[in-house]
Amino acid sequence: MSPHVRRAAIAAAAATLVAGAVYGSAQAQEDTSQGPSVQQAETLRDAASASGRFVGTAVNDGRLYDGNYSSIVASEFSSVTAENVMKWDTVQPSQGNFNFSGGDRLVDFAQQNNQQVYGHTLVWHSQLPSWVSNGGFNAEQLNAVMENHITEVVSHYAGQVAYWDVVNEAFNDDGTLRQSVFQQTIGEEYIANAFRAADAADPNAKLCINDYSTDGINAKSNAMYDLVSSLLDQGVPIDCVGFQSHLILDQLPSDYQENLQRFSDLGLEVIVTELDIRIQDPADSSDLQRQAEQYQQVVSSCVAVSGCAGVTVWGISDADSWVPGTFPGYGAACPWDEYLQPKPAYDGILTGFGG
Ligand code: G2I
Repeated sequence: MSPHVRRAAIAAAAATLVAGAVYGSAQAQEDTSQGPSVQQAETLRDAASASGRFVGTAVNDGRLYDGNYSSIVASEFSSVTAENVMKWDTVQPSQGNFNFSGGDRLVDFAQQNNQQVYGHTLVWHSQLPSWVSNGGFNAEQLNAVMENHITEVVSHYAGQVAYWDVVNEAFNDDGTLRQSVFQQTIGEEYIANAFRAADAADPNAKLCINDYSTDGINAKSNAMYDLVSSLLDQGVPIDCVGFQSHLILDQLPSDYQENLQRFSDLGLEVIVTELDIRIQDPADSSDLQRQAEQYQQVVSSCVAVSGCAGVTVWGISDADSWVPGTFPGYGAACPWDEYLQPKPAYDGILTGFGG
């Protein structure tokens, strides 16, 4: 068995164990309930665990103090991703100064709630401090800066973060490599170097490449497919591909599942990492119903693909979503509304996991 396939097999077995542990504890709680049997509502994490998958959400650090918000994150999800606080500009805002306070807070929260942590993200052109992007480093220097960042962050969280988005958004939509400072200065080998550095810092973390608009079969996902195939051929320690899946209502690619499947067939895990489905304002009840169906289709596509380890939604509530700020005129993208009430999309996700 080649090293990459072995890593993927270990990863899949571990995901099943975690899922089983979470499911087991939920069952145990239900079994101890006394008195007349009141049917406890099934949660997303129960349903996901029963299907051998994780269900995650991006967590906004500033909202963890809101008890309504944090109790939904704790009870409904088996995985958490830091929406911002594990990014380079937060973690190493100036050279050599590391700030892990927000990330540590999320790791503590996850440990208290028996959740997996999905690390986001190590090497990305955005939320990158100017000391890196405009630092005037040559190739050797920037590679050392990049590898040092990865080593410090991954070793800080070694054993506590299950997955890392090692490289995020490396491609342009036409499938060419994005001219980030890393690509421009180091060249394409920054990608392999980043994975090797992360693997050295935590050999047990599963290492992913993550991107958006790779959700169907298109020029960008074809380029991703070629890149990960070549990384595997070179023996680069890559375990997984993340599909962000920032979708628009009624534009779910018809080949979504087929696309996940072809990456899974390479022996890699596939993960839906940042799912949301935005709607043009004002969203009416028919829009919300179709949104629920499309959430369900994404989740059931993951469940239908053996290598799909889980689905993470990019935030629980429409009150906190990045969507309206980035796409004026669009919103209502999340499974809970701005008052933290579940929307039809919530039931779509539950049904997608077989709940
Ligand atoms: O843009 C949506 C996502 C696309 N894929 C990678 C993700 O990491 C990205 O997440 C978003 C966060 O949801 C936003 O919250 O990344 C944005 C930045 O690229 C985040 O927005 C930033 C704002 O732009 C900043 O003004 C703000 O200071 O969040 C920062 C922290 O609140």
